[in-house]
Amino acid sequence: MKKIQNYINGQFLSALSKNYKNNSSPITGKIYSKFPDSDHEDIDKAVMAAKKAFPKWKSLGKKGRYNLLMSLADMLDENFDKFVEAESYDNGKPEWIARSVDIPRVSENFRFFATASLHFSSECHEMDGKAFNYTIREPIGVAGCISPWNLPIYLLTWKIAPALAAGNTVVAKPSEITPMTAYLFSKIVHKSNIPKGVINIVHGLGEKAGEALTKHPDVPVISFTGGSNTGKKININCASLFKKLSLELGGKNPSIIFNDANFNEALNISLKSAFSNQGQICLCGSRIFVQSKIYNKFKTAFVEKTKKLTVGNPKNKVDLGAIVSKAHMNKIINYIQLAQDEGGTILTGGNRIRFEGDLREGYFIEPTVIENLDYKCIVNQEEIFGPVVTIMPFENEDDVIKMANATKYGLSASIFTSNVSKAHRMSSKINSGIIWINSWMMRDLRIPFGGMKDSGIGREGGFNSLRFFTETKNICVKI
Ligand code: TXE
Repeated sequence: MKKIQNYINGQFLSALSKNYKNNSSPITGKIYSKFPDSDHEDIDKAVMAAKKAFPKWKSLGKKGRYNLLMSLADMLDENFDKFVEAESYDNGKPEWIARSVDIPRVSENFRFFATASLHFSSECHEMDGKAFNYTIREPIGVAGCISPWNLPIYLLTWKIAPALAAGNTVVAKPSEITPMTAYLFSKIVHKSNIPKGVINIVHGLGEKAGEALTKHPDVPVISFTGGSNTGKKININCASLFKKLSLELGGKNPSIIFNDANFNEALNISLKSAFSNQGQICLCGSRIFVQSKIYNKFKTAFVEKTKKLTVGNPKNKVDLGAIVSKAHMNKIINYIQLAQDEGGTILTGGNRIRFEGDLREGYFIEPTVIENLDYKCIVNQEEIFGPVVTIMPFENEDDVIKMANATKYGLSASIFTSNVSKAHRMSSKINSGIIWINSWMMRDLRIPFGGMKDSGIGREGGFNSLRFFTETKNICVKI
């Protein structure tokens, strides 16, 4: 059985305890590899290596780091197909999604931030001939990057790339649920010319290895993407050590469809937003609000389209693959049961799917649409993070703003209307960090990305990431 290894100081190592945990594929439900069950000692070893490597990496300067990161990006592209297959098998997502969304972003993250670092500039404040202040942004040191399982290598490199481009060294802790592509990544880093100790990958459980990273006194900056409850714990751990912290957490995002929307466009985009990646994207639109005049027509068409979505072997061109783990599948099924207990009507879906043959023990769920739920009920408040959406009617703008804003989350929202003024009016009243008008997930890597309320702290993307991974220093010069 394949053994995933930690990558510390340019070496592939088991955990110091020599303990491993099983890793299974959600497509078959079978264990197919093991990963190191690392603890604070492994994290400490990785942090020491990263700390030692920092001065040299910093001194390479922007251009030196740019050259190495661009050449790493080329090497990642050469291994594109391996990443696609590994990500799909480990996570359960259809291979075509890994091929078109996840894996292209891996090298793109490095090219984007390597290039951005060359264009990154700071300010000068002149004081009417008396003095001028110039501001510099310096790398901080060892950056801790903790990533989730839904877009495993896409999000891991979304953190590692800006941290390195800004001149920091990295200790990364990938999700224990999907460790395989991070291991592949470390193998490519090993063959590259990136100096040893600059990138360290430590596998293991969140409460053990992850927590040790957030508590390590020599890791002054932590970037985390994952669940809001985990974010809360990390926030507490980091606060007492005054760490710089970026938290990109959950969402319960509304898709709002007005009577005057382009019907087919709203239908197709809200469907994609509901079920992409089995509904396991923090940006997925899981609460659909439709204005009353078109509610019945929209609901019927949405349910018809949902019924036509294909679920199956991720190797084939299916719409939905497997749910990431058994525990997560059971969590989703429990929410579907709860929806019925709360008075909801299942319009389509609602069940686990059992296939024959190799996929029999795989974790597949029918895409599910639920009606007749109050906007305040638990199912409309908590992040399900699966192929489950609720659909609700609304009368007017005030009505839908009240409902859309009525959760603890505030990550993203999609608004469908052909009235530009209404789109702007609504956008200013929705409490979310990201708003899409007549669209969903149109990603520009330069924009500030992140949420309000329990959806997180800070913004990633473009120069925001470079600012986050640097310390600001102002120097005042008297003239
Ligand atoms: O995520 P966790 P889980 C949501 C989604 C999901 C729920 C739980 O609703 O059902 O979170 O998923 C590491 N200190 N999202 O449990 O635990 C962990 O090892 C330090 C939303 O899988 O948040 C992994 O590397 N690290 C989401 C990472 O945190 C800790 C994406 C994320 O795991 C830790 C995924 C600790 N105490 C889940 N505990 C999104 N918004 O994108 C865990 N980790």
